[in-house]
Amino acid sequence: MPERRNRLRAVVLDVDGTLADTERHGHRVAFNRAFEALDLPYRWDEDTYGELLHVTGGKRRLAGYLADQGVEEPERDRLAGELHRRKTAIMKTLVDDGVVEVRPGVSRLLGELGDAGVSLAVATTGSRDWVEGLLARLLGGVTFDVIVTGDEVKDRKPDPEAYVLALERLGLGPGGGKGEVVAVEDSGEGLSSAVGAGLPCVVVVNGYTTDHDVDDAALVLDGFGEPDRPARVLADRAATGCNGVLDVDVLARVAASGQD
Ligand code: XBP
Ligand code: MG
Repeated sequence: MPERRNRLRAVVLDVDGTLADTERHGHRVAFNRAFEALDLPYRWDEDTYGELLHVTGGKRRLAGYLADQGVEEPERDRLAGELHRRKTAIMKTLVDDGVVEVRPGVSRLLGELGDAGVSLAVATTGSRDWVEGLLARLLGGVTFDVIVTGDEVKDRKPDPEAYVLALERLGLGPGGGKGEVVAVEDSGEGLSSAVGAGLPCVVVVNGYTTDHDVDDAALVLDGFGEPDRPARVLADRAATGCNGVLDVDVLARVAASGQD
């Protein structure tokens, strides 16, 4: 049996629903304001939006919804593009207005990872146009070595492309960094993307993803946890012994579980 290393080289993190609660009071509201601005009758309530979230990428989500409403091509494509442009601009103002919040425990964890010299990367299917502003506003003191957004991939999550590209840009080709890299996600689609790229994955569920299929996750929590407010550990398949606070040691143990 090869010697088990416990060195954590890099952590690749999702943004929407993972680093920040962007969907319910951010993107959803921005989509609805875009509908309103174009005098369209559509509105997405919180439950409907939860279902729509299974389609990743805002423009794809719009196009699928418009198809269900009977809007045909080429109007569907034009309208999805126009709505998405408007929604992105509105989302940026919501971020600037402080509507979107970082999830509790994220700043602590990223600070600890930075202090430990662990590389940080982002792999999101969201658009670069708002992602960079959000990271700067909520996590301005954190250095991300690599940021892969939905604009740079052909296939969005659950396809592994975003994670494969992040690993490449970290200088870790396919199979590189085995046992030393871990992904952090919030959803079933994100988990499939990370696992498809060969990464062990921690899933930190949120209100929209508690019922997602996350059987392939090495560790599942309902929050990042703080020492005085630990999260609930929902599954610990990598036997990390996590006590409800996601930290460098726990992530190193999850990464090492990817060696097997
Ligand atoms: C996030 C998404 C994104 C956001 C909206 O998925 O699917 O589409 O909902 O952002 P994940 P855009 O967290 O799995 O990356 O409108 O910019 O696509
Ligand atoms: Mg997500």
